[in-house]
Amino acid sequence: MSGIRPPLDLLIAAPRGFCAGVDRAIRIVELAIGKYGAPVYVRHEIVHNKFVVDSLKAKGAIFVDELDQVPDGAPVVFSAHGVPKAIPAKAAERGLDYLDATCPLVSKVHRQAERLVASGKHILFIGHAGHPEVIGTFGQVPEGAMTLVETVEDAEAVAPADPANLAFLTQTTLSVDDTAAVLGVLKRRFPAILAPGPDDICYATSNRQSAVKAIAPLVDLVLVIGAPNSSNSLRLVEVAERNGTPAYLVQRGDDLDFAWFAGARSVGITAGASAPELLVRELVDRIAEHFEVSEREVETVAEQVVFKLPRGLEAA
Ligand code: 2E6
Ligand code: F3S
Repeated sequence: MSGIRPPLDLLIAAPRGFCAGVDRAIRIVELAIGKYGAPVYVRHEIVHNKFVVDSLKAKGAIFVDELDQVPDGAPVVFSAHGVPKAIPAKAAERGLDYLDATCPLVSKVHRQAERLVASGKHILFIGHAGHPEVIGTFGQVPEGAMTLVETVEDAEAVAPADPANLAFLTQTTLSVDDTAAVLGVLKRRFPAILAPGPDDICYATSNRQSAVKAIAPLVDLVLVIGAPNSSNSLRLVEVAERNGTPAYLVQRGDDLDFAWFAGARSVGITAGASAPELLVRELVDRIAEHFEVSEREVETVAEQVVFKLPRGLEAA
């Protein structure tokens, strides 16, 4: 762009972008391609990001919606969001080599669900209907053992058969504030409800939300890099908006609408847990074509979480 570019301060949230579970899941697909050779099948988007999916396709991954689409004898990876128990069972029945890229923090919720149901509890599960993580977690227990609670209204209305014998679990990528409100209602209505922990919102989700809370009041506009089907990314947009700042979800620099920037002197940028840092750089470069940008990173906490790879892949 020619002419004088107006100044614009960019506040970049930290932590942002890839979490340890996403890093691990992508690595599992890459190592599987190294071990088995292409193609390696992946059931569902490995993480909810088109750029990541396209990069892995270019390396030899084939993404499918259902296990039935995986040919006999082909290796298959299950996505970071987790799968119902029936899926690995079916893969084993077909003799497929499968690798489970479920985030260990999602697997932890799976094990808690199993344990709670085995001890006779009915679970109230706080999460978003239809999300693959919710489908996967419901698929750890027999039908009817768990009831979905999405909102405060649901929490007020839910009518379990045995209110004295309840426990709760949550999806990992929920809004910290909304979940606290839903839990407030459940604990008021069912004082004996068992809590295996405070909630199951993961460290990456809550850290990214705290970082957005810190920058939103300091800027005129917040941009969140993430996909429309990425729960944790959508929550970041909500957090910014609730802190009084207009916010937009963008997948790439091409999605920017410079009408959003009218009158803005400062813009906050963050990225969901499935969005690569490369897309942050791309976004900044695109903005810099229109503005004289000065960048500042605002770090609210340093993350050092790393998850081990599944056995058999570490040294591949
Ligand atoms: C698995 C579990 C949690 O939609 P959601 O935020 O759950 O998923 P992604 O792929 O956008 O983020 C990573 C992730 C994977 N989060
Ligand atoms: Fe796992 Fe949380 Fe990332 S559940 S995949 S660490 S967003």
